[in-house]
Amino acid sequence: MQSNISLASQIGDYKFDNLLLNAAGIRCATTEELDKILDSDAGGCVTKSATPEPRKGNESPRMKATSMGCINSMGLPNHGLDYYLKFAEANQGKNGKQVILSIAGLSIDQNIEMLKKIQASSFAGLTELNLSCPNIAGKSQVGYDFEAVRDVLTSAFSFFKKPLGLKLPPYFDFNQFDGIAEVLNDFPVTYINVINSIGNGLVVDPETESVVIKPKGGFGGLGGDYVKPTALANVRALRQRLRPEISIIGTGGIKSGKDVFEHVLCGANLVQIGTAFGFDGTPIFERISKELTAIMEKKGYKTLDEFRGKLKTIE
Ligand code: RRO
Repeated sequence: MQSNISLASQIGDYKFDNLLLNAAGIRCATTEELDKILDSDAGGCVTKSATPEPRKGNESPRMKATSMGCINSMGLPNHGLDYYLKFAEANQGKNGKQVILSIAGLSIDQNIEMLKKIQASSFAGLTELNLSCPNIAGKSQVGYDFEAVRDVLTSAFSFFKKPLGLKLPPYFDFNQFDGIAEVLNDFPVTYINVINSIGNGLVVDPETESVVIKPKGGFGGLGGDYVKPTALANVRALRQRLRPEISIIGTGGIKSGKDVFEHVLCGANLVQIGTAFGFDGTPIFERISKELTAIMEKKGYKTLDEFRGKLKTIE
């Protein structure tokens, strides 16, 4: 049946035929994996966060699936910026799909170095600056230090003229929602992406009486069912505080069309799927598109705009 329901969305000037994307880090580290995403029903792809040089990442085991999601401490294994930038230059806009180039330097200097390279390149798509990797021993998440966020954005926007998004950690207190929004509203940020994994959780195996991943004594980032309410809260709270020109990508706990519907109700323009994409692979984009379309059909919505951000509160 030909549906007249549209899952199209937009971020800045960038149009997506489908609001579903992969989340950075999951099945997106090689050009083969990225090609597969671009060949699927997803609206585009996001590359594994890149560092200036290739990295092997942390020691294994570094990721463990659980009944509620997963814990990871990958430690930024990636092929280096040049590899992903080349892919992004070659594929951005192909077949109407967007490539989002994710970068995660280990210092402000590394982030600035990478942004300079992207500025000088022919890549004309969206860049996502990851300020929230929880898994590098000895490095805290920049997104929790609002003055450091201000410093990196001040340096970045002094020369970076292409559209820039930010991947942020989950915030848990209204002071944090207010504090980060105050900083972001001072800069021409194109979008934010909330949330990265909930950092430094601990999964325990009572059988073996052990942690389940090796790096950092077993502490790692949580994804999946554990994080959905926190993700929805971050999308909602930041939508209520950011300038309307700053779009929001909702990431966290999405494994069904219902989950996407909830993220859009909270204000998400696009959504990204991490843990569940890791479990299911690219068929998840078609399944979730069908599930969301069925929900919209039942409710009489033809476009995402009709319900985006319209979450009701109880009087
Ligand atoms: O590679 C990782 O350990 C990792 C990164 Br860069 C990130 O942003 N979020 C995460 O859960 N893992």
